[in-house]
Amino acid sequence: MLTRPDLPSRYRAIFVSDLHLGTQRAQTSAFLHFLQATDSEYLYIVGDLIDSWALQKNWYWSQDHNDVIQKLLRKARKGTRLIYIPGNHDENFRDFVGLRLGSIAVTEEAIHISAKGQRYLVLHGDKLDGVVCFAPWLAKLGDSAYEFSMSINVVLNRIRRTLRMPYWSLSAYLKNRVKKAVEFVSRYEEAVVREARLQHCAGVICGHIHTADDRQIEGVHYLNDGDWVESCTALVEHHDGRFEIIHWPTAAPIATPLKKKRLPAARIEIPVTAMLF
Ligand SMILES: [Mn+2]
Repeated sequence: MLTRPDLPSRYRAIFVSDLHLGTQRAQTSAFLHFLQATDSEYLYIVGDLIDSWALQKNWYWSQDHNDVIQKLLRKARKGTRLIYIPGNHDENFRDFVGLRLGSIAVTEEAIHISAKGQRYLVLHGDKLDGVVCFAPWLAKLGDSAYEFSMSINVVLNRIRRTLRMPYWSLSAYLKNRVKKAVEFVSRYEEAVVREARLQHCAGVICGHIHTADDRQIEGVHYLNDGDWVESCTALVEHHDGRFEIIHWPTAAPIATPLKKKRLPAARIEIPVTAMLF
């Protein structure tokens, strides 16, 4: 793993996911810098590019967010094969699965043939995540419910005290949650690896859990491209078929300012396109 990509910026394939555009957490400037500094034959967007769950609750869409969409479309216009795999946060884009527009394809999952001729299953991964799959309402409830339960804890312990019951340990509860999170991740990895094997693939490339990874799990090459919310990571395939996780610096000075070309009137519908993309 490199901390800074000093090597060629042109790759055979690039895999990115979980930018969560539409939230303030999206690291758009780092992502724009990354798009500007790299090029590839194939560019896979492995889900959760846009966070429509968040957009439905609270509309947040800045110029930066438009720039990301414009930059991606420009890459496609210039010949990069753009494969867009919607995730659970941009699940409404699954209505466009099967759509092909020039060098853009929207698909639920893809098989990427590496330069070494090996099959890699590319998918977002939420369908193999038990919580999202079997209890989507629970996943959407998410952090707010967790925070609510924490405030309940204070009240609960006050009651327990009056009833002369021992204090219920918050730290033990948290530790248990961490343990459960670790179990969740390993169950998730096992599930995607199993799916790859079912589809006769040598490896699997996914996102969703926001943790970049590159290792062998039971003979299957497990690759996760991470996210652009906290870690700013991408997965690249070099021309010789070697995969590498790139950690992009978040506060990198942009050497050449992004050219803001004026778009012809007909193209000013980008924000709408952004929603369709
Ligand atoms: Mn996801």
